[in-house]
Amino acid sequence: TSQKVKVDFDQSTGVAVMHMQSPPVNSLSLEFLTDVCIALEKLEMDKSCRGLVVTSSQPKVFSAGLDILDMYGKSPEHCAEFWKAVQEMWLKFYGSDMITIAAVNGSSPAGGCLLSMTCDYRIMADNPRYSIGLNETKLGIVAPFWFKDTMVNTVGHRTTEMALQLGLLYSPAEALKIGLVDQLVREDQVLTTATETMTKWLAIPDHARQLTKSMMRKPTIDKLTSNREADVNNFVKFITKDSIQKSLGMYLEMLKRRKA
Ligand code: CO8
Repeated sequence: TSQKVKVDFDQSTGVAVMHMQSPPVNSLSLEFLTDVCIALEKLEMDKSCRGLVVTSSQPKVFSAGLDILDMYGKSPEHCAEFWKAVQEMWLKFYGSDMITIAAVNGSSPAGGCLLSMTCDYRIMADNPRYSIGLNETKLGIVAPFWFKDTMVNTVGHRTTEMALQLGLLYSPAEALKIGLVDQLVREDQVLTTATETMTKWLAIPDHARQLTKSMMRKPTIDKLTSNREADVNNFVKFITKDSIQKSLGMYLEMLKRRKA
């Protein structure tokens, strides 16, 4: 595996832990997405690996979402490559045969929230400074239909409708209340709780659990699989618009100012 994706696999339990360590904030760049996908593919092919915990090695942040710099000032060709990688990540995680648990040990906006929602179970650190949600509209961009579908499948239609329009980022307590995360624990307990939870899921026969997971998720996955090219074209057309580029530029400026 790459330096930015560290995988610890425990042969005795059949559980792997994927640590995202792409400084400073695990933003999902083309390169990082590719590394994550390669790591996931290797685990998926290893039949002795039954469960996967995804977590962050970066302090305070699970993942800052898609790397805005891969969508800002880039050629249409680059944007298309980038988007294919985002699709690939989602398809691989959402369709994984493994039991996947997100150990959300920090903030998880936009693409970070999406990544956690692809998992079977989410445990978040109970730190009111952290937030999670699909905040795309706040950047002046629009969450694609499969981001929306994933959230509908997680928290339901009405909650998603409001969350997406307002670009809501939820505190851990609010996220628990709407079911965006399944459990809150003390910050230093996130990973151990994920491992404990995994034991419960491992007790279910794989074939039955996998078929059930597939039954729940296949229609959503098929929707993107049968529309991948059109989805790439839509994204490129949208993201390369002057007005959208301007919004992204302003958002990046805001991130820098907030820091100063
Ligand atoms: N992409 C690129 N750079 C980023 C990103 C990002 N997503 N997030 C943070 N950075 C940069 C910051 O600009 C900063 O850079 P620098 O050091 O050069 O000033 C550095 O990373 C560190 O960031 P912060 O100082 O802000 O770190 P904090 O620990 O204070 O905060 C947060 C961490 C909470 C994650 C904060 O950085 C943040 O809110 N980031 C923005 C998150 C965000 O809004 N992401 C949305 C990305 S869009 C997406 O994922 C889905 C898009 C779907 C596209 C659909 C179009 C059709």
